[in-house]
Amino acid sequence: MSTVKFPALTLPDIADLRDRARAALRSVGADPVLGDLDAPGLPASTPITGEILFRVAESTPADAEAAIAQAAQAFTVWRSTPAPVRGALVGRLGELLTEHKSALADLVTIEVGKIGSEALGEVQEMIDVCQFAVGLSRQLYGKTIASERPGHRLMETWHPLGVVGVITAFNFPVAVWAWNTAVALVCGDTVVWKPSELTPLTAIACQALLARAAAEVGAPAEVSRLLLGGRDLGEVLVDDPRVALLSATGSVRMGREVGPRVARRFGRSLLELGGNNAAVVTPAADLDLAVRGIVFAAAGTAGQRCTTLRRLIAHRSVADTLVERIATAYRSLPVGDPFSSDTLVGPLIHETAYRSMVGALEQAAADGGEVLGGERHASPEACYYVSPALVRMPAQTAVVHDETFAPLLYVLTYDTLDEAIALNNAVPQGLSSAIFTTDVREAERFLAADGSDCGIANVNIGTSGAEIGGAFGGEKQTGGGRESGSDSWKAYMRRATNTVNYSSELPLAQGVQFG
Ligand code: UN1
Repeated sequence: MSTVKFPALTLPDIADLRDRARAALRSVGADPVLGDLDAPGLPASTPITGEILFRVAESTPADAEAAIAQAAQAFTVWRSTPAPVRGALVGRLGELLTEHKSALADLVTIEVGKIGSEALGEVQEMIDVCQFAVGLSRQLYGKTIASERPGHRLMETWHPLGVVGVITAFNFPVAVWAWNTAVALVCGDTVVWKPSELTPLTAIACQALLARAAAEVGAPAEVSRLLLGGRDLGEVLVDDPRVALLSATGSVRMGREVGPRVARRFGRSLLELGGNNAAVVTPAADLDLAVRGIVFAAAGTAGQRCTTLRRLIAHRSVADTLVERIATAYRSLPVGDPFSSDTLVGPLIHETAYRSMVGALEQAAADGGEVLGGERHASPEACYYVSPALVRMPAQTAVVHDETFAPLLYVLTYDTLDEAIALNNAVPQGLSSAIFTTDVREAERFLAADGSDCGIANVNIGTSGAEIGGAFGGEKQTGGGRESGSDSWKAYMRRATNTVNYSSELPLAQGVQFG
């Protein structure tokens, strides 16, 4: 991988980005004291130019303790607030997010480097989950179960759980917070949020809108607390017994630490960790559709979604055509300033992301991989714009088993569908997967019990871009958690089984006689 001479990128000036960020923050009513660059504090940076925008006040572990205490106190009020009334808070939040959609999207672009359309899509995902949660606030149903005893009623009721700690990653800085927060709030929980230290500004903006919604509907401000900073704050959330559920999105390495630590204190955790998502393309695929789906899933968001397509498993008869067509599409993908309306691929988040892409490409080449693309564009030293890479691999070697958070698509070939499914399932992660085929037998086989082992399995669409209505998450090293739609809300509540005897007898279950 080398720096090649692409036309020099035209990037915005840092002063303009600062103005834009300041305007967005002001418009959502978040006027944090933005410290100058030499002042102490957490740096808020932009991958667009690789420079620091501002410094913001950093929370301390003592702040984290205080935030948990406040959220625990607010929980005592919030849990007894009727769920549809709790829904009104989330409904208002959804309205405010809609009103400030473009300002929030600007902040997402500035902090993460997402192109405009994807940044707006991420904000839309927040709005969607708020609407979902409002409906949910009238649907926290329990079951009534037939009792084996006369004059008895058996039922399940769902109750609020407590304080939910939410740790989010840089790549979906606001949507994943909203998945957790909108659902947790209608479930009667209170939330303490620790966003990635790379994305403090989007977090400040969301927290300001939620605080405003709370003030307007008369909910306690402490239903949501925000902590800005690094790992030490996350550790307080992990270890504090008042945090009933810890929902963490990030790397497998992080989950490996968080899961057992939360379990040691018998807390609950909801983990959404790495993915290593594959698409199978069969001889019966509509190749036009497959190429479009693959290019968005692999190169969109500069390969920085947990659902990004990382492995293409192509039938031997279509592999050459597919590689050629994807390579052609890749060559014409505009890489550059994510604020420019022509751009489809923005920057990588930082140097470490770039280095891991370089390392993976070198290893893949050493394993016999044939690398196309993956060049760094000439740009200022501190920012990392790369063209998406396509690597034809002779086999699924160890490097393909790792999640490299960059636009890097490995291509593997197969002869039988069993072989393709085995390749799909052969990695340690289990988030998303897809098959492109017009053959219903192949499609159904992929979705069956002996098909894809992932939490998400799609037909004729890529691996990324899930709607919020479904449950989101995956198996194996992806962590097993489910967030956002469907019945994911159950993770945010505790269940009680109630047996009510309305007779004057006391029959024992299982026919037991006692005296
Ligand atoms: C993530 O990358 O952590 O399905 C979340 C998608 C988005 C969410 C991705 N709706 O690609």
